[in-house]
Amino acid sequence: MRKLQFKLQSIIMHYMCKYMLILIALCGAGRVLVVAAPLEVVVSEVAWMGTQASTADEWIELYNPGATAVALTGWVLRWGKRTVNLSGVIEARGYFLLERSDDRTVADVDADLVYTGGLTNAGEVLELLDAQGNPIDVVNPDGGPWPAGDSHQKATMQRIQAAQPGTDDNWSTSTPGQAIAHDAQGQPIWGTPRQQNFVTHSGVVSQKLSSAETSVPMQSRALPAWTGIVVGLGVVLFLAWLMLG
Ligand SMILES: [Ca+2]
Ligand SMILES: [Ca+2]
Repeated sequence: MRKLQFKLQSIIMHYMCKYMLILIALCGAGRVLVVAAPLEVVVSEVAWMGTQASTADEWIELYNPGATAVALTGWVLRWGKRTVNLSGVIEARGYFLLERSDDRTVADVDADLVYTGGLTNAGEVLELLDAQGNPIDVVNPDGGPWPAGDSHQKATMQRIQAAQPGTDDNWSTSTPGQAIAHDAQGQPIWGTPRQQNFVTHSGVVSQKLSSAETSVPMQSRALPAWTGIVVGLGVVLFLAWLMLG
């Protein structure tokens, strides 16, 4: 009887230690893995220059970096005197494509919304507001020329990091290469409508990462040159996103 009692105690102790260790490991992970909350929805790409088929064939892409879908009913996108009323749902980590005038602007990708109204090539301040009128995102907040994009090549302006504000340094010009979509005349679109942006990030090189932030580009298919990155104590580099590449 005593032997059996001792055996039972040993088994209980074994499992208590096992699960306590797991608990400690989880607590430890919780302490160091601090990820900055992303913006709710962002403007991720702007084809203010139109397409090769027509300079009037502009399109705008939104991106939801969060883990839950967002209903856009009542939200607006506005610039100058123009207001576009949004509707529909943008899925978690999903894209939402707005095509100007008709769905043929990006011929081989379905629009989530067709809108009217042009963006000037000189630059706009593009604001995204939720149904309560709260500002959610602003592109080119200080005004002036568009921070990126090429009207000659018809290469779009792509956001570099979804988690960072839409200021000038967070935009890059698409590089013409292999097209993933085509315009109304079947010519290539130099951009990624309704898809992840092709952006490289020289901006994260030589940054020091602290435990309270993440500077890993969340929308990139391309890795930056990692040489020169200094990682602070307690930082966990979360590399699962590499699999998306
Ligand atoms: Ca389309
Ligand atoms: Ca895109």
